[in-house]
Amino acid sequence: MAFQELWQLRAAFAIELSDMYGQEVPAYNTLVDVSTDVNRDYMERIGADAERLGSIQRVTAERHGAIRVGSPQEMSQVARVYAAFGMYPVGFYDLRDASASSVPVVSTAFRPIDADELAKNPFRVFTSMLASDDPRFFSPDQQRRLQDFINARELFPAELLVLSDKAAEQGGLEDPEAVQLLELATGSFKLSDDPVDHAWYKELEDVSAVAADIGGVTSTHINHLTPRVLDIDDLYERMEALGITMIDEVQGPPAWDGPDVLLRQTSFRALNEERIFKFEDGTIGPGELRVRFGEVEQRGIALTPKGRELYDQMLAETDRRLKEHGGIRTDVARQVWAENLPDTEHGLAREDLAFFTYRVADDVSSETLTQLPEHVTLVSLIDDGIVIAEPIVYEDFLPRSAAGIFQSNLTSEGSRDDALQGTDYDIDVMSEIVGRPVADPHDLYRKQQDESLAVVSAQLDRVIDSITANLTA
Ligand code: OOG
Ligand code: NI
Repeated sequence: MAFQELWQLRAAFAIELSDMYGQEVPAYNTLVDVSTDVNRDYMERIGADAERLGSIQRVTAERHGAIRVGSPQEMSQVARVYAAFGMYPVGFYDLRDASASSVPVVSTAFRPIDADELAKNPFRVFTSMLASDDPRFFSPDQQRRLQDFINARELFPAELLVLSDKAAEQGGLEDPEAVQLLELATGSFKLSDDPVDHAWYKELEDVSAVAADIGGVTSTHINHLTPRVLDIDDLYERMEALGITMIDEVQGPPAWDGPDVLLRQTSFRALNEERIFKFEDGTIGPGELRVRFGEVEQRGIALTPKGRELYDQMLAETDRRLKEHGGIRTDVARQVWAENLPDTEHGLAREDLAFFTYRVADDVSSETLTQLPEHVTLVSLIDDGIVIAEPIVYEDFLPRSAAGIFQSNLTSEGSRDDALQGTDYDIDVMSEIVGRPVADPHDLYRKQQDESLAVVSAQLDRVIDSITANLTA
């Protein structure tokens, strides 16, 4: 009997979900095929540098999923399932405020946290919870009926939760149980053929299509699975050439001459899917829903809080110029970026705008090392080529892009009453709901960077003043 470690379970989980989703949504298979071609061609064009942000094996196998649950209880249960795969909550995203239209959810992403776990398999799932208690979206009567409906359903069978807890506790599972865990976990994200109550679904849809997708049906399902590409602009063109209409824009940073940072994403509208409905007159029969879509992403370097602030300012500046002078968003954004963001990794590192791991260069002579002053600054070490910076990849999400992805796939705006006070959610409330602390992504990247610097400092036998110390000095 083989023992499967958490990362092995995670890798198998990603594959099983991918197989299931490919059967449910064939356009996903096309997207994966095109992504694979894009990556292969990019490797051929760029050579070894193409793998700077991840090996071609990792990138080609990499996926993120999105699922949506209806209540704090469902959120805490799905968290137990993810823990069986070594996936933990990172980051808090409030999409209620990030969206112009009606998206009544708050979210976190479950993913591996340690660099070596990410390297083994980086599968992550953006997980949203319906804020059914937010009066801006739901009347008191609707809140009550919505909560009753959600409380009456069971997304995750007790057996799955027991196995999940066992896997998390033991750091894995023996084979027959491992197979069972995978089957139950994958099955709980399968699109259900339970009849959808038409009147109830439509009532929720008037408020928000997202609310209907979550609270209008008796189970949850993968909303999308997203492959990673090395050149999202190339992918965009190829998909359009295949006759698949993409959303208007790539979300996130523009294509530009500098390093890839954060996350660029784009998506295409899902095709109609047949679902079984229970209609108002009591008949049961087929109908169509259009909620699931295809998404693809390109990942770049993680920005520090300072870099992130600059990113947000550049977004605002782009919006401002567009409003004032008009133009094409990507062109305006590219201009704003060229004016504000250093266009080399070196520039990003020395201004503390992005996260890196650091190591002593292979070719530094022992003479150079002995001549180093007792206190050295990281900036001077980088500038002198004594220390090499390797980028840390952004493993998380962007609220504005996520909101854009949600919205671009909605058919109507829905409704919300902004005169009312929304319910308060933040990372602490989410931690309580999930049942374990939701990590701040910046803390994780900072820790990884600091650990690498501690090793460098020990190797050089020198105190290294941080970049920020140097900048403010
Ligand atoms: C999640 C949308 C956000 C992303 O990649 O930003 C997302 C959803 O549609 O449930 O997946
Ligand atoms: Ni996504």
